[in-house]
Amino acid sequence: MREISTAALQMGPIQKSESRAEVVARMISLLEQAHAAGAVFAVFPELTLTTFFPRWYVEDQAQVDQWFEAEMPGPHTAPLFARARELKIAMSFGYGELTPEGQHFNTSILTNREGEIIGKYRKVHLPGHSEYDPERAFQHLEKRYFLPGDLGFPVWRNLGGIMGMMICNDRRWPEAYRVMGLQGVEMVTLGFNTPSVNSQMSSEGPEDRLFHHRLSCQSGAYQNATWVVAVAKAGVEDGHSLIGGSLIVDPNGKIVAETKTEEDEMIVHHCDLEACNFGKSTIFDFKRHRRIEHYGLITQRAGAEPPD
Ligand code: CDT
Repeated sequence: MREISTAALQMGPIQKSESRAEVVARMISLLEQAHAAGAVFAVFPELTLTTFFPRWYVEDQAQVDQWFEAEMPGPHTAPLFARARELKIAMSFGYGELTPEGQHFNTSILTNREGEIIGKYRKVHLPGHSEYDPERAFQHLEKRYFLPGDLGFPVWRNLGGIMGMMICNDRRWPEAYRVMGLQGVEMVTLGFNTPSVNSQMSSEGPEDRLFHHRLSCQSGAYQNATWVVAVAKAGVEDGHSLIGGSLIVDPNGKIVAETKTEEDEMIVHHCDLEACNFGKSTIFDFKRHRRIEHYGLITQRAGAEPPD
């Protein structure tokens, strides 16, 4: 057995008016619950520290920058890192990153049990649009506020296993899992903020949204023989609803734990990384079975081009 006791720490809604201090206090409380439950690894959502701000159209960049962190750890997050170090619990969480060069990314970090940042990922697949869209029921302005990630999909050795990160919309793209699968990934963590209703099709509601979410995480886990830990920011933020459904998925693609609420909620599972071995050495033994001579279009072409 090579177990990582992993806690998926779902966050309930964060209103626009809530301060970083209030959010970090909630995160520390969840971290303490995770430690009490025996977890050594805690996974938080995408953009954990703020409301899901891409729903708001803002032209004043100074106002936008208030949703970003120029330092990590910074003044607001230092107490979280200090508590994680005391509890010897590794973490992953997402936040808006403002670089010294003035670039903005939708970022996630990975720490070890000493509270040191050992990995950083910047969201590659940014959904939505960059200008105000009056046709939508609400806005999804990730393409306005963030640059596409420039770090690829690396993996890191942590807690005796091989870990990778993705963020929200990335989970719908098999390429993201496969690039990590090709580096032997054993646990993929991801946070998400998924609106409960499609802003461009009101008939696509929470049931469909949860179905697509589970489908994406379960297929990614199965097809790469890896654990997937997917963590929501959920509930109603300033009148806008986000799905819950935080999941821990085993390397067979089966859900072994799922949250039941849209509030701050913890689920924990003892994830045995040895459970990845069977899939990785049989049906998904990539070296034996992949036929890369037929996959060229995957990297040569972004959009579909049907034949004449
Ligand atoms: N945050 C994020 O990436 N949300 C997107 C919404 C896209 S609409 C399908 C998601 O993939 O959940």
